Amino acid sequence: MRGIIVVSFLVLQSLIVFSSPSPPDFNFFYWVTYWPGAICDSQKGCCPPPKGNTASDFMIHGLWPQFNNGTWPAFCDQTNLFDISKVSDLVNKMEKKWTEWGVWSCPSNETKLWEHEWNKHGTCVQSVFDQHSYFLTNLKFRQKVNLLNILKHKGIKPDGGLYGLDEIKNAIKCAIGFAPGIECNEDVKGTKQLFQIYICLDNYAKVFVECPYVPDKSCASKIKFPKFPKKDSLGETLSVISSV
Ligand code: U2P
Repeated sequence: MRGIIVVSFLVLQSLIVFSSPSPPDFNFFYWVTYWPGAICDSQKGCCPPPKGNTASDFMIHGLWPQFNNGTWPAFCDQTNLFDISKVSDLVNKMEKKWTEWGVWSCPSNETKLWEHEWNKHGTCVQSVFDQHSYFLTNLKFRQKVNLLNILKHKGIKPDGGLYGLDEIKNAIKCAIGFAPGIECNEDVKGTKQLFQIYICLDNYAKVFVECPYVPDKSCASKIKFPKFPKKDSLGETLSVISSV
């Protein structure tokens, strides 16, 4: 009898061990958004989103798992590639907040960016997300963190003017508790400008955390906040770039 109880206990214990999801094997997330205006006034030029969403706002780039040593996993699972039918209820919102402005392909192709983000980053975070929850989480953070309003509230506007890099970081720190990383690119004259904002999340993407390291990429102490391209000027400023 005692033997049966011990065996049953061991079987039960192994069932619990095997059925509980494994913890994330990466250390934190970058949640990255980009400013389309910084693509359009760069040498490369831009392509407006195919569905014509030119809302003047930050756009989602993606949610990227990161290791503390500055490296990151990528393209982890070829067996669960992007399948738009798994996110069909989110497409409407994604078309507004996660549009492609020609950084990755031109003519821009919105599904290509979504596909790339899931295949490259999402497949490495399946201990935390399935396809639907990966995209939903991005949209939830986009709704929660209105970067344009946060910056405007501190007088930082997309007016083509120069703003202190620290001023921009502090405005965001004031709103979410932690300073973000800022990535700059250059306009056609070589002026450093606000391109991408990196916000750090814990490895379950539940809360903001202090960035273990900050990807301060090629900025100056004062950077330009480019204007958002006007819809009618897009046709003139478009430069044709090949697909990437
Ligand atoms: O830098 C090129 C691309 O590599 C991915 N990246 C970069 C830095 C980093 O810390 N973590 C990371 O994942 C990004 O991938 P993408 O989705 O754009 O292909 C980044 O743009």
